[in-house]
Amino acid sequence: MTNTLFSEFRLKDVQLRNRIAVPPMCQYMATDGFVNDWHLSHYAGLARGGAGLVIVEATGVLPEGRITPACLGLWSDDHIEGLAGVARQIRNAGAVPGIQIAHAGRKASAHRPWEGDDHIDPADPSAWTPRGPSAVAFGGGLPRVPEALSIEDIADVRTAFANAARRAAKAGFEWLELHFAHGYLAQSFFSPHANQRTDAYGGDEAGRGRFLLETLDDVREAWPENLPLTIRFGVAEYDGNDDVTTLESVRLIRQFREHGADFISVTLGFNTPMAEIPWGAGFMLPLAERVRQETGMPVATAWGLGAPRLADKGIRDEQIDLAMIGRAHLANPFWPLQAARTLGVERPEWVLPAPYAHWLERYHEVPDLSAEEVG
Ligand code: FNR
Ligand code: 536
Repeated sequence: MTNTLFSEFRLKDVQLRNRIAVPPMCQYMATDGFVNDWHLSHYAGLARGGAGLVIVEATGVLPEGRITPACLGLWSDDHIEGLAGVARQIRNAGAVPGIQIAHAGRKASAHRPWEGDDHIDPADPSAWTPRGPSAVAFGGGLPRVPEALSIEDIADVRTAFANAARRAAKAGFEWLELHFAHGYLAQSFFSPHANQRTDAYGGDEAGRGRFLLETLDDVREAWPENLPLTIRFGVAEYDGNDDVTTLESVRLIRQFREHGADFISVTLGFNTPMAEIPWGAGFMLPLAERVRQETGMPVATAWGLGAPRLADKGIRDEQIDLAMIGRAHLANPFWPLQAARTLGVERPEWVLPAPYAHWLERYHEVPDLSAEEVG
């Protein structure tokens, strides 16, 4: 039977009502890592829009692992209560609550995107020292040279990931995503652009993959066996060397599977500002399909899937198992309703909760504001 955007999806003990997922999207609205009213209403709104899975933004496993001072955190038990509220809001609206746990590595200690997106001046009291695999800067707007992590530091970061996973489960999340992407710490360990270590955590493919596999092992022990443990991983850099990078990535993903990962969210490496990325609607679908075929793992991808027919086609053609719909959800949290109407789903209003669906289904004379001329 052909699956569609509105087919259910099961992974371990978790059942999604459809194959629409909201990928993690930083809000940069926290203080000291804590959830506040912004996060509660933002995530409740997204879940009420009808997606099957809502993944909470990159949440720092350590204070220095935040991208900006305004990122969420899970480095202390004190953070559990606020995030439990977010998970509850998502679940009460019928979506599965997920969370991405992260360490920003050499990209840490930055300004919020709308305040520059660049490293905070080290002299500023809000700045901290970014840490990475080697003392090599990302470059561009992120020029700070990170402190290279020692072997002991690496063990501490792995423990921080495991502790954050344990806290995420306590907070009621049912889907865990490890942020092994976008040039942050884990992804940068795998990349020769960032990792020039000569010890066991660098060098060849096995050395550069070691931190990621060991972190996965530690998290696997901390996270409930019956719930999905997933990885967001950048499989291509668009730096001219992707013949090698994608092969290495596929081999590492096979190892992720052997080490207990359940699902891969396919994305980009973002390990160098020198990349030439072929932005375009659904441009990562072929790579996601390749990962799915060559590793046998269920996959998602994001990047420009906001046209419902494109997202639906990716699923029908078995390129992806879930469609991650990011910015289109910021523009319209009710994107799944729009998609259901476009795709001719029966009684499309019922992708929304009953207090909305009932009225939208009954009263078709609701004015379509988008049809009005402005001015
Ligand atoms: C992102 N993205 C992102 N990715 C991630 O893995 N963790 C994160 O916390 C964030 N944060 C974030 C914030 C904002 C405001 C945007 C727009 C993006 C990337 C995001 O998950 C997604 O991959 C991209 O937005 C591409 O998908 P769309 O927007 O084309 O559907
Ligand atoms: C995606 N981004 C990913 C983030 C935070 C901000 C934006 C993350 O993974 N935490 C992105 C990167 C570069 C260009 C466009 C979008």
